[in-house]
Amino acid sequence: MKFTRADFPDGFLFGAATAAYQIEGHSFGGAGPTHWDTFAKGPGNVVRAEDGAIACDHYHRYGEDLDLLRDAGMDAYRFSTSWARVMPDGRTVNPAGLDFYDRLVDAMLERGLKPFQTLYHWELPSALADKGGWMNRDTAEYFGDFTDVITDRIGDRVTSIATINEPWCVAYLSHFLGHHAPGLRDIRAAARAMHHITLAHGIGLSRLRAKGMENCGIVLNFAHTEPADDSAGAARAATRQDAINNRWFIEAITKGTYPAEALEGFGPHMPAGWQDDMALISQPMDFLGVNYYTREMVTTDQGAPWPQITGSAGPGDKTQMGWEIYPDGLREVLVRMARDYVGDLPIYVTENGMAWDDTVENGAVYDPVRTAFVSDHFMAAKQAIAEGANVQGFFYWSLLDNYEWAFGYEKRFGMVHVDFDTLKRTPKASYHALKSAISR
Ligand code: IFM
Repeated sequence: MKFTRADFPDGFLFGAATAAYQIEGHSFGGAGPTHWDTFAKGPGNVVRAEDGAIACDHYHRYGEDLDLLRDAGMDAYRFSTSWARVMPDGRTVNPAGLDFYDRLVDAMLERGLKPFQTLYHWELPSALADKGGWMNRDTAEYFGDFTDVITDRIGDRVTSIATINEPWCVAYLSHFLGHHAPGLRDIRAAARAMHHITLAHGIGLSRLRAKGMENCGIVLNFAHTEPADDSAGAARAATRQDAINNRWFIEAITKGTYPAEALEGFGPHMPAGWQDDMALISQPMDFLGVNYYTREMVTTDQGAPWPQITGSAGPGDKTQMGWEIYPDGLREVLVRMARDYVGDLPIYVTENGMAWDDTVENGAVYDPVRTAFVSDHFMAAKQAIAEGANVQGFFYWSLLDNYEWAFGYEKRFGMVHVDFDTLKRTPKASYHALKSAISR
């Protein structure tokens, strides 16, 4: 690595991130069915129709996994709490689910790891999906009740709470592009989900404040977006794409507005009276989580329905996902967030990482591309701090190879290799390199 812990401000947190459905093993502990379990059973939705039933069996192996974080010298662990594990039908409490998160948080604290909780990372209980899921305003209210239940149990011990992970994926990717559960391609469904997931953040944050919780925020995903060429069409597409993908949520939660370029398409399909929710949505928060992976180049596709955009990866080297490796985009988004939206509010890089077709050879995994990736992205965050962004921590995605949603178990993002037949964990060379870089 080109950096050490000393390159970052005192108190800067080094960590890794995961999410419940991707690692826990959803068939264990009385968790209820989710829309991902059934989406995975639909034709062509998920590679090999894989689901999260076993995943990494973190439900039983969490001690070993937390040992890996501690042994790497990490300060913090970003994890999520599954709504369907805590409330299998979205409404009724499963004591075993609460007990699991209770044990998990205690196990983090025993190892000196700060728990960074995310409340919703995508596994919507099927009973709520049956009622329209995020197209239904009630889901946002029910999310508030889930927030209360889980916070009453572990809120006394977590360091920070993010309401929603990547609302763009929850709404747009899932209801307009159809790539994630529930797999819709419908502008009315998307407009409603774009608003209701944002409302869920506002309701969740209110419930947390009512309990006196601090260090509350949200995790948003950003892609560095550029016009593919010098044409007016490409410039128009880039502005529109940026409004939908990058500005919709951050403007709503910091300014109480949605971007005009996105409302051009969504406006006629928004739920009635959405404007009345914007004050609740834009109440002050304590931090912003930034997830960043890549750059995309876009231009106009006149033959396509609104937003008439077609995109492709940038020209640089690609990861196993086909995503361009573009570290300067991380610097740019961190500086942009500070400058245009959150000022001096703490920012965490809550996800950044890459997938590669890693294999174990002679008991080890050699992943030099990932080591360089991590090094370059940490350097980009350091540069953003120098340019004024108040970045206070960085979580690599992900601790473990895991269930990569529509890609099943094929894409390996982990710093720790998981053999999905034996569930054996093997720390990769990048894990050892990060450990050396952040050792005290
Ligand atoms: O695996 C996902 C994660 O669940 C959300 N952010 C992006 C990651 C990589 O695709």
